[in-house]
Amino acid sequence: VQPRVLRLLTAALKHGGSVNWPGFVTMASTNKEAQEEQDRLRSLFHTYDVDNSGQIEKNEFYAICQELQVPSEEAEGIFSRLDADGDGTVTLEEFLTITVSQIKKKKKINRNSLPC
Ligand SMILES: [Ca+2]
Repeated sequence: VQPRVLRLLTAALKHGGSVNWPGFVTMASTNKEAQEEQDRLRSLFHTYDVDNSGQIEKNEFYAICQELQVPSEEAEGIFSRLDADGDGTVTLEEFLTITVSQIKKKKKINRNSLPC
């Protein structure tokens, strides 16, 4: 578990609903960097997914929030934001989709402007 990263993510989701930990958005300006950030998100996902089931169950998420002393009402709000289809679990796909879409919204990444 990487408590510092998790705290940043939950804090970001709590305040305004976007993932915006220091350096995250600004770093994702080239394909290579975006790829690295996605790798970071992936490892973050696996940190949440403690039983390696490929999806974050609600109780796993709550357990982590409890560790971070996030009130359960807030944890619920964050979870429902991540759980796009509302089936009670967050898959890697959902996790990446919401975090990446938040970044794109924020940064307005131009897909056509490749670095080379
Ligand atoms: Ca889901």
